[in-house]
Amino acid sequence: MTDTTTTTTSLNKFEKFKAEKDGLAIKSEIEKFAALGWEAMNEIDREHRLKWVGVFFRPVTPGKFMMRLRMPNGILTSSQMRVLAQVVQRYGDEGSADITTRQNIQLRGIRIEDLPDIFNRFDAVGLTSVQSGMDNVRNITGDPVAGLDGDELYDTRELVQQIQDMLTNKGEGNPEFSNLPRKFNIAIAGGRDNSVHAEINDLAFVPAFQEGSGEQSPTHQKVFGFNILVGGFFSAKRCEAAIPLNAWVAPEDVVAVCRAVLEVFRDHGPRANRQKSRLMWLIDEWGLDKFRKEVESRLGKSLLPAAAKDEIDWEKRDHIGVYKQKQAGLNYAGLHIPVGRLYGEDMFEIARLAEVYGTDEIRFTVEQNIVIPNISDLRLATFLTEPLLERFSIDPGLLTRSLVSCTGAQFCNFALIETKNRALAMIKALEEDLIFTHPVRIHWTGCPNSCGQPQVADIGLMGTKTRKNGKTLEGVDIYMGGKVGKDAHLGTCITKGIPCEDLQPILQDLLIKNFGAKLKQEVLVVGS
Ligand code: SRM
Ligand code: SF4
Repeated sequence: MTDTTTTTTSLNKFEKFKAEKDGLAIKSEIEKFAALGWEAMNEIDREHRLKWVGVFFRPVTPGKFMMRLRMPNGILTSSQMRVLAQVVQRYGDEGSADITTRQNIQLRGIRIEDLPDIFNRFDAVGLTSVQSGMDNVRNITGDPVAGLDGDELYDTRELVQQIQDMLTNKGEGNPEFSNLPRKFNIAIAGGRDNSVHAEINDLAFVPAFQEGSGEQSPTHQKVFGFNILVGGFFSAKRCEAAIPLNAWVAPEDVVAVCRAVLEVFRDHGPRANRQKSRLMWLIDEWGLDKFRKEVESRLGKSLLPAAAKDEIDWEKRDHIGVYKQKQAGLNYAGLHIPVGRLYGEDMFEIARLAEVYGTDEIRFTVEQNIVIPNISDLRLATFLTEPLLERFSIDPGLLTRSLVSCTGAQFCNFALIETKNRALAMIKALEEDLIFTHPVRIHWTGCPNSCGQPQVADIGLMGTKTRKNGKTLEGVDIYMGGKVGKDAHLGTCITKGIPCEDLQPILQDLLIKNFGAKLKQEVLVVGS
């Protein structure tokens, strides 16, 4: 299965411990670990292999683990949300959850002794956290309004679920794909606005019509399918937008293409240096033609060349607010969750709203917000009076609305700065002083790993350490020019090492000069 041509001497320490014992083996040892306690556990099991079941040791809060779930297409039921709420609630103030930039959720405060009970609860409601960390495929993103949007081209829900089932063996864990050279991201866009940031995934599918001919379309009608993008990724050393594979695939072949690409990556991806192990490095080494041929050989058939153009021709929507669904008389409501942070009571309340007003369904977006679908016209007015909407607004300020932040120093040991609380305080201060005419997307990320995707933002802030007056301070590198939706492209770093304590006036200036913001004071003077 794994590349036998890689010599043991060239293996990095991660490859060595994976070769000694597959991460998934941990699954059968959970009871043992729970009885043993975290301090007595083997260090590699505790700090690395547990990630194969989505359990992350947090050096910042030793003994209190993080759990990363899988949420295919970002969708969960209210019963699942209740179980997640019960899990974090048992940890009191230490329990919380974060909606992630991959349409997913992470739980905080988890104790190792509770894992058997937590996994039983997950099983009972069909939740899984398997293969959500380390060298596995991350949560697969799909259109957050799939099946609701009157303008959608393809309802991505089933495909995303099928891919997840294939690579996790329906949530049980699948050793075929549990030892990739590195993490791997997959996204499927179903609408015209690329709600999933297809361009920053290792493998992405974007809607595209193929001119019909031959078997695909004997009547010469245009056939729906996806153009395939490959190799997008961010890392501390290198960031790349995905490039076209020059291949088009019909929906029914998407799962097989995912399998073929993953097999090629698994068996040939570079494993010597973890900074050079993502899919794009293999594509660099081989060239796109050889890579494509190898994928076709695994697939057992040729791929059609890409359709001449894809259908991503809208600006990206954020889904905050209330919108009509394609089903008559129904609406979806996008609630803004500040930096994605939730507590137990919030989660119970969201579950209740989905049950009372919707159809027990909740969705996450890659902007770390939630969508409650299927609210009838008749119930909408009452829904809008719910107290929770005062905190989780459907109409937040124009900066608040688009704020995204990674975990940062509160829980992440890679972090060079505190992010979430700082991001919220900064936005509040800027909104107090400025007036905006349109949203500006500000993304914070605590270190160059770029989990908060600063390169896709209008203004991206990447944590760093900087010097001022002989002191080392928390600072940021500033990125600008990220474009999402149609013609998506990555932003670049425009300035480095700004101390966080000096950031507010600099951001204010950028917002005024580049995004049409105006000082409230000036507007008042002119108006008076
Ligand atoms: Fe990430 C590692 C959090 C999305 C690139 N990421 C980590 C770890 C696991 C590091 C650690 O062990 O502490 C962080 C856990 C902190 C914590 O306690 O929460 C972490 N990443 C996150 C999340 C939670 C950020 C968020 O606040 O939303 C996101 C979880 C997504 C999920 O549900 O699976 C998250 N990470 C991303 C993204 C964005 C995306 O996927 O669109 C990226 C950039 C895209 C990419 O991967 O190409 C990203 N995370 C990384 C990297 C750099 C990868 C590389 O190739 O070098 C690391 C470090 C690593 O893997 O070695 C990393
Ligand atoms: Fe942690 Fe860095 Fe990722 Fe933020 S960007 S969650 S600080 S690894």
